[in-house]
Amino acid sequence: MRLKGIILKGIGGFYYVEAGDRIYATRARGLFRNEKIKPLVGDQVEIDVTSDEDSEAYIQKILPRKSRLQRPEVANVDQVIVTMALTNPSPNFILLDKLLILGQYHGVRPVICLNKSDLVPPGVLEEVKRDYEATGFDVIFVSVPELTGIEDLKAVLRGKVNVFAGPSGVGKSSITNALKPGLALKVGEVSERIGRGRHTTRHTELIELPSGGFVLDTPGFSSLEILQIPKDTLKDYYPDFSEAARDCRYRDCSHINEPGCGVKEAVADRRISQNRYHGYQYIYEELKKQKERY
Ligand SMILES: Nc1nc2c(ncn2[C@@H]2O[C@H](COP(=O)(O)OP(=O)(O)OP(=O)(O)O)[C@@H](O)[C@H]2O)c(=O)[nH]1
Ligand SMILES: [Zn+2]
Repeated sequence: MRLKGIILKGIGGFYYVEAGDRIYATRARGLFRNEKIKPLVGDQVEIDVTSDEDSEAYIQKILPRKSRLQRPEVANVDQVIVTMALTNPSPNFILLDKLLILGQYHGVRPVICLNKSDLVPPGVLEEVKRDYEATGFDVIFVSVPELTGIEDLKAVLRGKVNVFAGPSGVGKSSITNALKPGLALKVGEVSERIGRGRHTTRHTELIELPSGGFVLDTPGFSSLEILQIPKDTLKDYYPDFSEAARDCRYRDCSHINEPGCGVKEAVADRRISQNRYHGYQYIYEELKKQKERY
């Protein structure tokens, strides 16, 4: 019997494939080794299962990949849940913006998740929301103890393969646990864990959510991953700039020094968020210096 499924994890030469509400421990057909193709977590596969319960199932075919991330190595991620805490630790909006860029660069749709909303006054939420809603990406405010935003998050994750990204201590494990009660991923004190990198030795596993969709149990897009894009393409990752950019005098305007820049005008009269534009200038300068260094 041939079934279609998804690889949830790979351990010791076995690939655990979920197909039709069951999980099969499968092996990769020898052919893949000859072709130097390695099945990845997230791969959509076809497996052959015999009626004999004890016999091994084999992966016969890996379907074409939509996307592929390196660290952790995973295929077909649809969405990256870019997560920051609104406080404790303080949000790093430059990092948030870089993660939005990285997601788009890898063809993975970003969702913005702002956690620990129970710890800040409502005004803070409003300001962040104003800065990011023009991107068109979903912005979800979450509080794990108060269960705020968890239902909204479930709706966004449904039917998709998702990976969390964001610095240590922002609540990625806590949120994942809230999405799947009983999961019990380890949650720690913020101060305990700086610089420990406890994710490095883990096996990566896709967790199926009761509300639908999958979440990787390991964060993606390490905060240390260097953004390596040509500075002149940076503007392509700012959907909130694109409308005003139509008014730029020069078609290839970088919105930095050019005269007649529609984006700078829009920033001046607050149609574009000043915070977003300042972040853009900062990242642009960084990319420029980076290039000079190499
Ligand atoms: N007040 C409050 N605390 C939270 C919330 N979410 C998580 N925390 C706390 O923040 C701390 C860090 O949470 P984790 O879930 O371990 O954070 P993480 O992002 O998974 O961290 P790493 O595993 O190091 O990447 C824990 O003490 C949590 O109890 C929240 O919404 N509100
Ligand atoms: Zn411009």
